[in-house]
Amino acid sequence: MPVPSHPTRRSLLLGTAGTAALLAAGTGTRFGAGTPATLAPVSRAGSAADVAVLLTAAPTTVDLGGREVATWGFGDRIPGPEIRVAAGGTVAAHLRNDLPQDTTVHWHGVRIDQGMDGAPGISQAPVPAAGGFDYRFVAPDPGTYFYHSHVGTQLDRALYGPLVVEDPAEPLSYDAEWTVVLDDWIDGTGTDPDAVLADLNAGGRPAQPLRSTLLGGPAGHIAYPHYLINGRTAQAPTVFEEAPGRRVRLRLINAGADTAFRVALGGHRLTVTHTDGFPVVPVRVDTLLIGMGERYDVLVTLDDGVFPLVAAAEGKDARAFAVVRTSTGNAPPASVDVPELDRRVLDLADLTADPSVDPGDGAAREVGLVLNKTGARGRAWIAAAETPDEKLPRVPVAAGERVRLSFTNRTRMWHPVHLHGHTFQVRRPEGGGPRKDTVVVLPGETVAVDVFTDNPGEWMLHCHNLYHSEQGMMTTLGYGDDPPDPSMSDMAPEQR
Ligand SMILES: [Cu+2]
Repeated sequence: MPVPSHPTRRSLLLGTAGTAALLAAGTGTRFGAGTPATLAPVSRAGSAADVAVLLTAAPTTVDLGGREVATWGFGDRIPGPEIRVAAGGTVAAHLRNDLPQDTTVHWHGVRIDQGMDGAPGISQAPVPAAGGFDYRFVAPDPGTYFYHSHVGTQLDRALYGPLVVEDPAEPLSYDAEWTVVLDDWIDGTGTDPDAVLADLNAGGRPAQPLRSTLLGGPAGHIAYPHYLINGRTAQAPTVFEEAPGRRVRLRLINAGADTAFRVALGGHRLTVTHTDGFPVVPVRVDTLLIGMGERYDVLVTLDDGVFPLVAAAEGKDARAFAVVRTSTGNAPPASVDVPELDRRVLDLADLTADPSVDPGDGAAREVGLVLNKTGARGRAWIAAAETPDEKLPRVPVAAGERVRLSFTNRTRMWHPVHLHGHTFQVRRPEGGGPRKDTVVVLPGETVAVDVFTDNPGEWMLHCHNLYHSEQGMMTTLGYGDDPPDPSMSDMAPEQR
């Protein structure tokens, strides 16, 4: 196996992600021979080096590149500090809440201990203003993740950052890696996400319909004034620098609230190696669509020149833009034509789980669920297939099951459905679909996923369109027939 090199410090310096709050970092090894085919139970004890980080959620002012906005974030940069830990290592993150309202941090995609999941009112009491909370968890699976507030509309501010779980036995060979975080931005531009939600609930619609053939209908609700790559607009874009011929791993994260991005690198094809942290049989494409909450890792071998890295806001006639530079020369304008955007696009059906994480076929208990939503009155829900008009508050499961959740989208819009605390396998007729934790379900479509119930607790299952989840497109996957005692006396946040 070729030995990969990870000049992560270099990529951090080149990126715009803040890193000042990282207190300690280290490397360690745990997995000697790759990931087992059936995932080991979530480890409760760390054996690799620990990482400690202070996350202070507070009002801040951020420079998006040519425009300063007042918002709430983890520091004065977007994204928040990148956290890196070796698989099996422990992340100790102290959250200080200097916001004027409750908050939590959710570690998106991580098979985490229930009490550390950051789901307010489910896994913990929300952390009040002037309060704090110590998150401490083992990151069991290597891959690309992120963390974000899980309270109200806070995700649509700057309360998010990347979480990279490194594989001590990384099987891929590459020279460098870049974390590429995508976002749709409106906060501090004369409105804020709470006002946006209130407008949607009152029946507000975009001035122009936002439609996408690829998404089978409306692409979203909001024409954002800005679209960002690593917190920067196209006017002052992030610049990624490397030498020509180098092979780079891009870790793509969609931290947006209402925007799918179509990502392409001008002059290059993308080799997709992972989705939602987990490896797939590599596929070469020109572009891919990434929904909110999804992650894709791709490899590119860089040509000689200066290239546009574009994340087109699907159906919204706008784009996020960054520059990839391997030689001198003028950067292309943000409006440059990128033909790759209209070429071969990754399809979910192209993805096959890497054999190391493919659990194989097996009998599953089927649970039919319906994604539903009223047209204009701001109400959305997840229902049992038998009673599609009735919100289903909880899906009971037992530990050690293989549960096939089949989602039928009875709305006119697409939904990226996310399950906390687990990964699932997307079902394909021929088997072998990718492991994911967030899956796009198009209008009128049914998508089935197999969940392996290896992490007892109560887990949110919801649409990762922030505005849909705020309107109620959410249920819980809960272990046992009955929900636990709602008393959260044992999860009260500390006061400081
Ligand atoms: Cu949705």
